[in-house]
Amino acid sequence: MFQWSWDSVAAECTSFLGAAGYGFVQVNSAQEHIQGTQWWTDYQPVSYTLTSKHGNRQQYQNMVDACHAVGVKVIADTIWNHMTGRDSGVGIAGSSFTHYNYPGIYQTQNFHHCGLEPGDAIVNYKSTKEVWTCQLVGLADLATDTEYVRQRLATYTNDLISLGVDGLRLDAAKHIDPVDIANILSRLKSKPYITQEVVWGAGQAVTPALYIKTGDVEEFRFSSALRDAFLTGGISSLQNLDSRGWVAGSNANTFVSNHDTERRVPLTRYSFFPFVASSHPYGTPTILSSYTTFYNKDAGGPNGGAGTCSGNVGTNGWFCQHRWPAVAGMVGFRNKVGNAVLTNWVSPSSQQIAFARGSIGFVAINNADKAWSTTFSTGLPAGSYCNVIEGLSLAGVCSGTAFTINSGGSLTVTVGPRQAIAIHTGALGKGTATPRTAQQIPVMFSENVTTTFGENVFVVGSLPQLGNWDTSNAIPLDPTNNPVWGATVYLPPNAAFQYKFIRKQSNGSIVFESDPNRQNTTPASGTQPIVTSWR
Ligand code: ARE
Repeated sequence: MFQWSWDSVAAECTSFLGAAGYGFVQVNSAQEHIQGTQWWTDYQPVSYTLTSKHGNRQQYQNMVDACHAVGVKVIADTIWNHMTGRDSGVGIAGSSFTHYNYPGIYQTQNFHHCGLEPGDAIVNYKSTKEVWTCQLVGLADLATDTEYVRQRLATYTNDLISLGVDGLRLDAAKHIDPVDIANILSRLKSKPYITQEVVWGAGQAVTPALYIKTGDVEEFRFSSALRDAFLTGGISSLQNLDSRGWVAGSNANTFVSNHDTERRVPLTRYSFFPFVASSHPYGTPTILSSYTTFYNKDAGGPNGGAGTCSGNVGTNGWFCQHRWPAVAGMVGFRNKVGNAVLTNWVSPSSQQIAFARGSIGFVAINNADKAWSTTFSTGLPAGSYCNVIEGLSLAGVCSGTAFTINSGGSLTVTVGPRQAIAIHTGALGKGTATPRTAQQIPVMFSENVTTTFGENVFVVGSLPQLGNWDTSNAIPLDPTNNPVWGATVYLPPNAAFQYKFIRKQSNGSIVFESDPNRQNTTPASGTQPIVTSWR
């Protein structure tokens, strides 16, 4: 949740991330940093006071607690490599500093002075010594090979752990000797999940493989391979990613973009990429959730840093990629298939692939400009499945298309040009009979109601799609998940309406819910789940 304030991350854990099944939320660095509106001021630490532009210590604690309450763990971006790049200044919490003097914390002797002129900067990335002991973009390089610095970094990190932090993204890990990382980790009071930023570069001696003993590694080669495959080379190359000389999938933290690459490499067809990242068995995926002014390389988070989304999309300048159906639907896919092996691979052309994960999940991706009509052998049990990248299954009804797999496991389907499908045994359901136009919002009613034998449940309301309050035109709900009755109705965007659930008894008489009428307004885009109980 790049540049989201602690308060807004807490709210998003509660309202979305937990229910969507995300395992972790990664947040920016918590410590005091230099002043300025640019996002990258986060990466110039001034002290270990937990006051940043994203919030204070109490707000950080509240965020961790809120996320833990819904089963989401927290990964902290953690800066062990350096302090600031400035000659002097005052940090956001009021601490004064000069480049090599952070009063009460570090003085000149606590930094590397690699001796390269000018400015001790890394010049030759092929030199291990330079990469580990010279300055990355002018940032004062901490002497992580010394006792004092190791203990100071461990003390800071133990403070984060005491607030409940479960994982660390070690920023610029490539610029720290892995021996130093192992030493600092050994001083921690618990063992957090570790992902290390080690950018692979051709011909360089400092490689991701050097870091697998101290945790997972951000595997940048995965991102570039995905990009090359989708944009030029062909996605048929993506079958076996464990044989490419990257770190093993079990050590890899994968992503399509991170906050740095997003600013450097223009991407198209963006939503396809995380789809592969989360369906493929290689690596553990991270989804970047960012904001619309990313193309300005300095712009900080919009809306004063308060992240906001509505339905499936971002508002106030945020993207909310973590809510996009093709992303969020694949979280459920990933959680369901677990470590199941990749099977049933087919690729009739270089830009068309399909594969199964065990007998649990199946995806087909058509990155070609023409439709792909075929019968797949999915290996999945017979049933009616929701296309989870179009939306959820709620009360046995899909908010998108449903597909039928027959008893032999085969699926006959047309995957449109530049379209994909994803189904898994955790999202069974029927499609809705109501035809949908592109502008309409799937409103997914889910009403918990106790019925007697012979009774059926309907929804009726003030819009034509809801029968205009005429109970003979009310919309029937599906009882598959009784006592939760469900229906998906397609309504116009931004439409205010009133409605009630009714029970029609076998003798034809009708029982309405008690007053007042229920009220709702559909969002501008996305889907809208409405979860209620009979009253
Ligand atoms: C800012 C200014 C600089 C100024 C500096 C000090 O932009 O002009 O010199 O301040 O005053 C982020 C921003 C930087 C910013 C910095 C501090 O991206 O622009 O500098 O914050 O505010 C290498 C490293 C890798 C690093 C990338 C950016 O190996 O660790 O460079 N990425 C992390 C973070 C960044 C962050 C930092 C580290 C610093 O993710 O967001 O910087 O904390 C090849 C090499 C790679 C190299 C890559 C990119 O591929 O193999 O090793 O990555 O090129 O240059």
